[in-house]
Amino acid sequence: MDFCHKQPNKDAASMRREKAQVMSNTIVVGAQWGDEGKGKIVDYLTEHTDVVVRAAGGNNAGHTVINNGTKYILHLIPSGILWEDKMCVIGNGVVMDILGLLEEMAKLRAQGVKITPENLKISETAHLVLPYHKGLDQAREAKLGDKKIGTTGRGIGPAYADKVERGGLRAILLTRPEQLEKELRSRILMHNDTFRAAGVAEVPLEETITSVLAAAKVLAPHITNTAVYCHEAIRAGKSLLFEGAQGTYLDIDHGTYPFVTSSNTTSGGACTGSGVPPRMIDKVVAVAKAYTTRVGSGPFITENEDIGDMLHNMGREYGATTGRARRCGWLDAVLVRYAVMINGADELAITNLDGLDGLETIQICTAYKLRGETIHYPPSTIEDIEACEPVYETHQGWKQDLSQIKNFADLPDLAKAYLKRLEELTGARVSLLGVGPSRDQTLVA
Ligand code: 2SA
Ligand code: GDP
Ligand code: MG
Repeated sequence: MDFCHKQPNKDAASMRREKAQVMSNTIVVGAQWGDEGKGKIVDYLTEHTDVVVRAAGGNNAGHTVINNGTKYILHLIPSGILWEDKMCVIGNGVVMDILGLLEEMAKLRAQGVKITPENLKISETAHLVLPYHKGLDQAREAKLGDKKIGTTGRGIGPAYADKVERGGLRAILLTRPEQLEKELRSRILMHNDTFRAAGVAEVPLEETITSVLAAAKVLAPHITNTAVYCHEAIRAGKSLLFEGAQGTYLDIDHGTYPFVTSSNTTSGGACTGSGVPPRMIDKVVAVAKAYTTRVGSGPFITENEDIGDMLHNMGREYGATTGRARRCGWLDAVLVRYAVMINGADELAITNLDGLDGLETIQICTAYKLRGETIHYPPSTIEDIEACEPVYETHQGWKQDLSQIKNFADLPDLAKAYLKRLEELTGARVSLLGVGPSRDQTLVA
């Protein structure tokens, strides 16, 4: 079977010219609560980059790429893997479920994607997500009851907690099986004591050790110092594209805490999670949907059930990892503007504009009313966010199918006006636009 994307047939000079224009290190981040369409935008930008890097999160992420009618869902592996001759890096900031990674590799290979140590490098200091992390994640959620975070159950929080507590196991151990077995055995025994006391299913000891050691053997050739790799690539004139996971409001520092994930999903996380310093970053692209979605618990000021029903009836907005229905609402320009600020975004990629095609009128939230005061940034506590009322302005809908439009200039005036207003409200230029899920439904503004 063939790769999803082939380099288009271009002469060498025109490829060099194009490359010179875009030769830069670019971070792509989500400006909302994740699922903005980062996978699709990264895939689009990959054509003009050399190395695609994941620097945070784990296989809680689900990044969808559709090309030529084939749908790929990436969880840990950078979307760049779908391109011939591109290098992919899983950086030190990622938490890596090695059994999940093997499953993902198998699925992609069955779709014809080539994955070898030559095109996928894994940081030796990335932390491992192990079966007991999933058990801890699920047990904690069960204990929280109706106060649960609504995690993906992939063990992400407990794996980052181990890292911060300085008790985690790192990918370099995959190259040292004896040490790995010893460390793993002691941790499983320790966690099983806790699971037994709590009446939660224990992790099968020998079975888990056997499967982790088998996975280690397969993954060991991919393990390297990826910070050194990235710096050598930059010195050799190559460009890097950082594929953000989740979104700004799931960031452990800047998100709607505690209803967040456990990593820095904002642009700074790309640097700490890869070892590439801020001064080597040239551009930040923030991706936002033309409306808003959120999956999991937590406040959502512009949530609107009618929009949710409309999108779900179209078969859209279901989680790419868990299949959960995403909560939906109007575009919240307050959030996007603040995300532009926190991430230092130069450009916005607006996806799913076609999701609004059928609407008579469209609302944009431009500010919040908090206890009688008008504010233009998201408050820092859940209580205050929940007390906010959205201030909307109403736009006339374009009532036209956008999905077949190939050029930005051909958009209806009302759609252009909506985007223009978004630029005014957020202070960032709209550079890319999605009018459908496929790669060829991305327009350059
Ligand atoms: P976790 O599992 O500890 O990271 O969960 C904590 C919160 O972070 C949210 N989260 C996500 N939100 C949107 N998309 C994500 N990836 C999947 C997707 C989600 C899915 O692409 O659709 O399939 O359900 C993702 N990953 C984590 C999570 O919902 C919690 O609110
Ligand atoms: P990510 O996590 O940010 O990569 O986003 P997901 O893949 O989880 O969710 C985005 C969803 O929107 C996926 O189903 C994509 O196929 C879809 N998508 C992305 N851009 C567009 C677009 O412009 N129009 C439509 N209709 N779907 C899109
Ligand atoms: Mg997603």
